Amino acid sequence: MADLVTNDSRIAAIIQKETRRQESTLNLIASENTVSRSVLAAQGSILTNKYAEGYPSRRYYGGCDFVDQAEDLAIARAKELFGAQYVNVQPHSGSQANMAVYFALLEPGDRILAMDLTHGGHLTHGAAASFSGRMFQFSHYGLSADTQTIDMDQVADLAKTFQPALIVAGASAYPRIIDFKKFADIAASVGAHLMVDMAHIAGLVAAGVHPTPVGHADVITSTTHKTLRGPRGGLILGSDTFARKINSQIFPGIQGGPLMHVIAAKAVAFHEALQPGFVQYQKQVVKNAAVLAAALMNRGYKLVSDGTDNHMVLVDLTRNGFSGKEAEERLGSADIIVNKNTVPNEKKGPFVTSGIRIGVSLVTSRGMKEDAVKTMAGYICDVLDDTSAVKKTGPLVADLCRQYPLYAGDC
Ligand code: DSN
Repeated sequence: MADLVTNDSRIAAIIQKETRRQESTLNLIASENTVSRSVLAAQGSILTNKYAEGYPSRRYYGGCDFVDQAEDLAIARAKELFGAQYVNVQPHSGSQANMAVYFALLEPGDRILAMDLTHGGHLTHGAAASFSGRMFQFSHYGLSADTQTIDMDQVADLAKTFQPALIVAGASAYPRIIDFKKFADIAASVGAHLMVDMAHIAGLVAAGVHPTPVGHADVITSTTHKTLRGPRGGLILGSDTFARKINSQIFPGIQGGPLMHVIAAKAVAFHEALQPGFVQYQKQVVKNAAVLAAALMNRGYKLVSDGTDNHMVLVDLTRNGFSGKEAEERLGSADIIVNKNTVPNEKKGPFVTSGIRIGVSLVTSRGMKEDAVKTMAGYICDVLDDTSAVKKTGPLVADLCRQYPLYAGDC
């Protein structure tokens, strides 16, 4: 940071303030995590200088020997981590991974069956404002009214009537195990391809604490920065069948030069995820989420599906008399960071919502275990129950943050 402080003190100050913010708040955004110093080092490296359009050993630029080695290593490690035959580590984001797969497997106007955004799906699963909703015809499945788990009967019925060319399984706000085999069977029964977007659960899948889509899906997309705890970026996995088509849709289809510093950081993160400690970490994530769910329900809060199997819970505040936006703001004033989120049968708009999503990946990276999570859940409920509790809770949150520093050991 020394050069930055000298040369651009304004940006240096912003980074320092953001560092302090991250250290002194409980970050419960389910799609965020905190990377190791090694990942930071790779991402902040001189590899950012290099253009490397193309793929290892087939580049449009000279001087790619070493970035080729980095990309080969990232690919090999991701293959080992997920047991996949084919890997592309170049997508700049999960959205671009999804776009490349749609473009590789489909023609504009083709039909896709995916999860409804308000039931937990993602923008790229057919939202009108996304390229996906503009370029393809979508039909959406959702959660069943009684269990609030994915309504597989509805998936099967819609597959039959809508005859999609592609079915997408995967979600941004879904707290339960996804049955990839059932999705694959339904896709096969109507001659559709199956794409799994495992962005949220990739770390759980890598550690074997969520069933893998490998072997069930034709193609799997992901981000690398959520439960997987790598740098911000995308990833595509699958069998060799669609490798050439997908590679050419990533480059030159929708992207130019790959971000070689990010690819090196992905390689570091995959290496970390291959260590035994990563499995322990993901097991702890699942335990912590279960403890959080139980604690919130004990205090009378309604969770979508009444619990969780993964790293997050979704609190339905419909009956509590305040919105997701208000809950996010209240908790934020006590330095507890969550995001407002739509819930099934949402009546409010996306900037207001009736729910909040709470994830424990990051606080688990900080070393929090069940007892600390119970304490934290108590603070969350205190603030949600009564706005005036913010004054008392803020300093307690600060203490908890000091007990579990962001970089106590390396993640
Ligand atoms: N926006 C991300 C999330 O928060 O889940 C998904 O891309």
